[in-house]
Amino acid sequence: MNTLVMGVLNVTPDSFSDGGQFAATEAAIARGRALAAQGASIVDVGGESTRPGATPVPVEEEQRRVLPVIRALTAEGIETSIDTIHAQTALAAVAAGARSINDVSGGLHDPAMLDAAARAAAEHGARFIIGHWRGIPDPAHQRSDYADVIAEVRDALADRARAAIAAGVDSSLIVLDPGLGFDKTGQQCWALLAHLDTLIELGYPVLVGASRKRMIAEALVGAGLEADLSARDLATSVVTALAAGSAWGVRVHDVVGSVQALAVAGAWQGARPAEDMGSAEDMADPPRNGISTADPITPGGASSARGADQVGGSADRIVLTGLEVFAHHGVFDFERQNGQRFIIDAEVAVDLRAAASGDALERTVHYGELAEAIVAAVERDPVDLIETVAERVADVALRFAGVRSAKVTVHKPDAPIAATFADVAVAVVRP
Ligand code: PMM
Repeated sequence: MNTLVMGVLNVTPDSFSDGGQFAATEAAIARGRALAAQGASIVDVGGESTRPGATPVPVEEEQRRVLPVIRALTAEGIETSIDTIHAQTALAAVAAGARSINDVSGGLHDPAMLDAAARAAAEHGARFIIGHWRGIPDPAHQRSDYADVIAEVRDALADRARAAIAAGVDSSLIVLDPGLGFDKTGQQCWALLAHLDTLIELGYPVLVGASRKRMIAEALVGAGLEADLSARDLATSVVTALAAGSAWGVRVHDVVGSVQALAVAGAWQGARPAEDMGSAEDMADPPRNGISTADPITPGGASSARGADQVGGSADRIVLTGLEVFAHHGVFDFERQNGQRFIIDAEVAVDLRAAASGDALERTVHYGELAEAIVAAVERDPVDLIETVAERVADVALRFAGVRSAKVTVHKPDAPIAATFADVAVAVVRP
């Protein structure tokens, strides 16, 4: 898994200049833009501090701070999440373009949050990030009385995920977060990080938010070191490197440091022996654009060694890849309403010798017509599954004169999957 970086954007009066609301909004948008440019995949916008001892903010004020920022960043194609414990703000933020609701209370603070998350998931495909929480954070850590912090946080998160699903949130849109620093001592936070696999085993992506927290300062001071901001940021990047490949994401203030940490961790992990790594290479390879009559289907594969990948026993074929069609297939309401990209690769087995010897278009399949027919087949009436779409496209291809068989791959690169992924696709070979 490629761990993503979520950049923290706190739009609170103390986080930006005192030049008034407009100046603060503009400064926040500029900061969000900078975080994205530095490599944040998501900018996490919050209008109310959830740190221990922070003053609560009315939802109207919270929304006044965050909504213009989310709208502006979304308009620039920057993915945002809303960091809130209030259902009303979550819904307004998702309507403004936020792709995730990041609720550090996991729906416990606001009784309306789970229904809001279900609505946001169904209507917009929004993720629901569930933080572990025991109430408004207590600066004195009086609620950090765990007998077994790892088991208790794991069980509490599993409960919240079940509650979210019961309320209607699709499980593929749930992300879990151990809530580092929320009613947990530094030692308990480090124990949770050391046992991150226990949370990952629940089967949901896991987000880690250690950035600049007291646990970081305690680790530095405990080693007799300074714990100023730059030291905390460097230490946070080390946490990122250690979480790389297992956490779905890290929520950090210093995006540059974490991006660098992930690059180094990636180089380290990428140099491991091949048998340590997954083998989903074929499906994960992003679709390529273009058309050819050569041999481009299997990444790195030689046509003579194709085996089961061979289409209809013929060596000759026409290959059309990366055909992009906008359509409304999918099981979710928002997929049916909003539509998304489908990328089609089609490989048809045709004897090309007669066409080549006579340089005759009529002796082969006109690839422009094939492309047109495929686009029409994918665009028409929406269905739930890309399996159905692939079958439909194969059927269309087989109707072209001279086509003996067809291999069709339908990619859905923007599918609603909470984890970071390159592509999801199905392939059928017919007849
Ligand atoms: N921590 C804070 C705020 N939002 N969201 C998630 N998902 N996880 C966290 O650990 C988390 C969060 C508080 O930290 P900040 O004041 O530095 O933003």
